[in-house]
Amino acid sequence: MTDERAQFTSSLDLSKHPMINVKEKLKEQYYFILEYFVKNQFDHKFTDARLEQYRTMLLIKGGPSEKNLKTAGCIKSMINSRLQPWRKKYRYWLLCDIALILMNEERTDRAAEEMMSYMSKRRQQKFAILLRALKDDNMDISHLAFAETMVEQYRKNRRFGEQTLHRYIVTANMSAGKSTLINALTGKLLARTSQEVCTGNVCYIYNKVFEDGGIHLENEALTINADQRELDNFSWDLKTSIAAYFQTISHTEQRFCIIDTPGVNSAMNQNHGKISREALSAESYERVIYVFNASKLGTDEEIAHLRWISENVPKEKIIFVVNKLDNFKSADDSISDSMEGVRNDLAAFGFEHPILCPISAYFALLIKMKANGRQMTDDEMDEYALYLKKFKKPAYDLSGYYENAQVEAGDSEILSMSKKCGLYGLEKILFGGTT
Ligand SMILES: Nc1nc2c(ncn2[C@@H]2O[C@H](COP(=O)(O)OP(=O)(O)O)[C@@H](O)[C@H]2O)c(=O)[nH]1
Ligand SMILES: [Mg+2]
Repeated sequence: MTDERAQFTSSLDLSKHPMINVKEKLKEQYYFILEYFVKNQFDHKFTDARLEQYRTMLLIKGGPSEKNLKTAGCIKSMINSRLQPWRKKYRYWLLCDIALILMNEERTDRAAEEMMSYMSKRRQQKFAILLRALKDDNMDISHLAFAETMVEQYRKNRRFGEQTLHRYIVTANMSAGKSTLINALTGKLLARTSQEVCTGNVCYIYNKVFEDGGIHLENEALTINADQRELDNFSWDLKTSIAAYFQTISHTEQRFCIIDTPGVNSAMNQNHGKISREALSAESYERVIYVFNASKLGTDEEIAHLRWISENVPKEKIIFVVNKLDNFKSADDSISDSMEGVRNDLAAFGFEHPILCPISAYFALLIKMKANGRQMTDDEMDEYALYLKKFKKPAYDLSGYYENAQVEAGDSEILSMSKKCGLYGLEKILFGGTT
């Protein structure tokens, strides 16, 4: 994993940071030294964004004051104070913060080395224990209890960064529900569901290891705290990266990148199809998630895209998601009929044993919103109630199309509904997971 990516997909919770409770002047010194060591190793826009987060946490206004810029003296008093031995903790916290910002072992090592050059031999030895503990999960750090939660945060990120990145690319005709599906899978409103009117481009959506409330968005600029307005309005002309904790039913600890592509048959913009196909040709990925709209199967546009896919993507890489299965009035035959129909269409293109995943992405999204305690509008709550009633009927139960998605006695409403609407089964296929 490149350094930028490791930083970009890292989680960081500063809400209980020990320096929140110290005097203003100390906060300023602490921040200044943190900035100094971090920037010495990797002066990059993500580093800047993280540092801004520390400035906010420490309530630091403006830049460091002139006095603080007398670097050496300030560093010594913060990390090697002889007169105030209780300040010892600061150097440990600083190293944790440096490691958490850089998310890179070599750079952290170099920063630690530079810090140690200000310390006596004896202090260096003790300090080096923390450095090793960051890299070694088995090392006991009970004697460094004051830094334990920070070390744990770093370790989680480090272990996460060591995992393989699973890349999935999502493709569909317009309005098949691609954005809704991505939002349902991630449990966040990351993919825009409004019309994509501009040029269109690909969007890389990465997961993070734990929830820290931050959504990282890199488009024209980089922010680690994107709000809904920013997520709804970034320019599609540019390639975009997003990183957020995925709220999954399956509790996955693996790394994923979901690549969103423009709908291939955009009436607004012919270019969308070209961009999508270029992405399908150029990107590396394990799987293609091909989203069908079950209530609009077999259109010319669908057949055309399917043909292109069958000729240009290895067949075993494709997962077919059949969406909007909630749309049928008398469900019994319709659902199995349309699944059969899709199977036949696919067979005509040489897909003999396709992976077929029926789903209601919209209900799945509502389930996730409810599960995550997200604010829902009145309409959304009404729709949730309606879908709940619908999916309690055996005719709509999609769990049977999946392995290991049977509803069990004792399943909560959220769990049983996520099984019946197809979300649970699809998550298992994509994310694996422990639940
Ligand atoms: N009934 C129903 N509508 C859905 C479902 N998924 C998406 N939609 C609706 O279909 C429309 C297009 O969805 P969107 O996710 O923007 O499609 P995209 O163009 O493929 O990204 C929106 O109005 C969604 O609310 C679903 O599972 N069931
Ligand atoms: Mg969309």
